[in-house]
Order: sequence, then structure tokens, then C-alpha cells
Amino acid sequence: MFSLSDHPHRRYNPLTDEWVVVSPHRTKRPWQGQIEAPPLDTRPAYDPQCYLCPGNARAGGAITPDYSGTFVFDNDYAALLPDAPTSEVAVGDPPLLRAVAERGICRVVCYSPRHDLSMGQLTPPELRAVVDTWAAQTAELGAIEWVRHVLIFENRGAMMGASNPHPHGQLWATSFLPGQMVRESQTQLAYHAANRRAMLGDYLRLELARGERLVCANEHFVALVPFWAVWPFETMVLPRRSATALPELDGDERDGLADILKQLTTRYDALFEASFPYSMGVHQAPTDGQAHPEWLLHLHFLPPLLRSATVRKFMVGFELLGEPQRDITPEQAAARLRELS
Ligand code: H2U
Ligand code: ZN
Repeated sequence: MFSLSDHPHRRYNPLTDEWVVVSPHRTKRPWQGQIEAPPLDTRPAYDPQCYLCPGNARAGGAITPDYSGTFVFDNDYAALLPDAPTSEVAVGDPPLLRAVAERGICRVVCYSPRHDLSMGQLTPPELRAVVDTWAAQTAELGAIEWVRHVLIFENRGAMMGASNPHPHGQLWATSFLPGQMVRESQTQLAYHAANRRAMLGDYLRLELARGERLVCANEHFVALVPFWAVWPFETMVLPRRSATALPELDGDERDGLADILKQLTTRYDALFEASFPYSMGVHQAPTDGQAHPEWLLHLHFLPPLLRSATVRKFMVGFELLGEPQRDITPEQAAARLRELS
């Protein structure tokens, strides 16, 4: 008889309208692939070479001030610019060569003046300050007339391409809705139109009732391994109350999010007893001036590690050219993260 924990199958991701192949029977297969050296993590509290440490010069010539708490600045190498011209290119009939000029504001958010800390090592009030900074930036940039969306994200660890170990993330405010946001908006809108409820609110209720994919939770937020997770230890953080974006969270909820961020990243670091790399993103409703009852604020943590600090999962072959695939089930991953503290 078919079982999700024993037999190969595909799972549907209703948020992106994509599928993932799950191969639970393969988890006993021996590993003979690449072994990477464990990342050394002995950093000073202040690094004179670090462009994010207080008082130091950045690559573009600006000086990072002597800040305490969080510090936000415009990216010296911004991928998008606020004052770029607007125009469109369409060549061919029908036009197969299309381009649209777009605008954006790219900023860097330092979580702490301390060079040697990461999210899990910040105190609850320090993490609350990070959440407040994210919310304030979302409100400020989202209010700009041409800004359609604000994406907050963090690349942690050299493996994920982070340029510097100083605790920091980025945010990009864009004149367009990024592709993944278009998809998540369309699926949530369609679900809301059909059911008159937010899809992710319904999803969270299902997961709370079943329990098997929950990682940690508090009064306001829940962290879980989604049923359709692609990365081995991928997680999603969801608010218990409906909120479409960070500025809507009240003080207690912001403390709740800070607490979940600490709990989750601490578990990640404990999993392989290493500084755990990931890409993290805060997904919020578009800032187009419309109400978005279909939208539920959420965070994605996408870590590349598979079975130790030295073995990472690459998206290659069938996964890159066909469809994502995973071996360890989301339920197994959630159980492992849940057991840690
Ligand atoms: P990561 O999140 O991948 O570590 O990138 C940090 C950003 O910091 C990166 O986008 C910017 C880079 O352009 N940066 C500056 O703005 N000023 C600097 O002096 C160096 C790096
Ligand atoms: Zn630093």
C-alpha cells in the first residue's frame, strides 16, 4: 500500500504551482560525493578589514558610521537604480525580443555592529530591532509611488555567496513584482477567489492539526518544513494572525517573529554543529496601494546542506533540467529539527 514515507511520489506546491519528486526509499544510499572542509568560524568582534564594522571605509569610499543596533545603507553596487529611464523594447512580430526598463532601490541591512555574531546569537531585543528595521524599511520604500514590491533577504555563509560574515541582509524595492512574487500572488489570488479565505492561513491550520512537519512555534509565529519543500531542511515561517506584510505586525507579534528567528537559526546551527548557510527571504504582499486579503506574510529559509556541514546538495541533472527532487522526506527533516534545541 502506498505510503508517503516509503514510496517515490511527487508533491504539489500550491504556492508556486510546481511539483517536487520525493524519493524516500533512497535515504539509505551511501554517500560518495564531494566532501568540503567544514567552515571555520572564529571571528573577532571587530574586524578592521570589514566594510560593515563600525567606523570602517566601504569599497565605494563611503564610511560606515559608528553605529549601535541596526544600520541601513544604499548598496554601493546596487543592481537596480531609482532614477533609471523608463522604456520598452519589443522586436519581432510577435515580439520575441522584449525588454522593459525598471527601477529599484537596493539597500544593505546590518543586524548588529558585532562582526562575530549571527542571527541566532543576537539577543531577543536585538532581533526585535532587526524586525522593526525591516518593517520600517518596508513601509518607507513601499510608500514610494513607483515601488511595487519590497523583498528582504539574507545570504548566509560563503557557500551561499555571502560576501562577508558580518551579520547582514539586503533589501530590494522594485518597480516590478519579481517573478516568484508574481506566481505566489497569482496562486493566492486564485485560491482566495475560489474559497474566500487566504490559502496560507488554511495551510497553517492543516499543519497545526497534523503536527508532523512543525519545527517550533510560539504564540504568534510557527516554523515548519513545508509539505512541498525542495531543499532538505527548507522551512517556512508563518504568522498565526493574518498579516500581509511586516508593518502590520504589532509589538507582541514582532517579538514573536524575533523569537522564532532565534529558535530556528539556533536549531539550524545545532543540526550539523556548524554555522548553517542559507538564503532567507521575507515574502510580503505587493506595495501597489491595493488591499491583498489573499496574501499571508511568510518567510522562506532555503539551506543547501544535506547530511553534514561538509556535504551540500546541488541542483543538477534532472533537478536542474527537469524538476526538483529530494530524498529525506519533509517529515524526517522536521523531526530532526524539532529534536534539537
Ligand atoms: P551579500 O548579502 O551577498 O553578502 O552582499 C552584501 C552586499 O554588500 C553586496 O550586494 C554590498 C555588495 O554590493 N557592498 C556594499 O554596498 N559596499 C561595500 O563596500 C562592499 C559590499
Ligand atoms: Zn564586520
